Amino acid sequence: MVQERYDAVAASLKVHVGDIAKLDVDAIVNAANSSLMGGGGVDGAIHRAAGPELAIECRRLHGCKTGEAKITKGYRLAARHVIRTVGPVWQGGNAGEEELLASCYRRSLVLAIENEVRTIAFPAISTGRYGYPSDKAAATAINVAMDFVSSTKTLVEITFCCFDEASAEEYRRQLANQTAVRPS
Ligand code: AR6
Repeated sequence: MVQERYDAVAASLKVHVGDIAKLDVDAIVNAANSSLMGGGGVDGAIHRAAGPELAIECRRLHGCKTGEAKITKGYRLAARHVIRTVGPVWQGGNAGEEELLASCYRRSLVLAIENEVRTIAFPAISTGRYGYPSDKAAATAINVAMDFVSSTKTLVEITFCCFDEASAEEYRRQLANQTAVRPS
């Protein structure tokens, strides 16, 4: 990757600490369950902020498989769209969790491009109720995001929205490591 392109990739990735439901971006991603019919964590926060119309649209989607993603409108959210994806439940690391988690990020980004989304925010998918270790999940999220941004012609801004400072620090550390190794 030439230097200018590399710098553009690094500049497209942001870390934010706070409630993803409050972000004013084109799309926010929801860490949902396969029924898409509501839960706690990020899902609860997004549904509370979006209002009841979101659940009505979700009902028409007929669920979502692990590693896949589906899109709806954002209703009362500042975000125009909600992309919901279903992360893997952590089972120790030998049950295809990493590939499924990578697929969540990839499928969400493909859907984003198809819907002319230019700015998107992800929560740390699977790292709450589904028990995925935060550092491993951040590595997968960052790898997929960097690959995607470097290979797509449309410039996308990707925000990793962390709920606490410790998780944000992990993202910042890993991003700094990635961007410190510059191509010659
Ligand atoms: N904004 C940003 N991040 C948040 C927020 C928020 N408002 N709330 C929690 N987090 P989780 P999962 C962080 O459990 O592990 C749901 O009930 C949280 O600290 O929401 O993929 C679904 O319906 C954690 O780091 O998602 C499923 O049943 C991360 O978001 C199940 O939980 C993900 O936590 C999915 O579990």
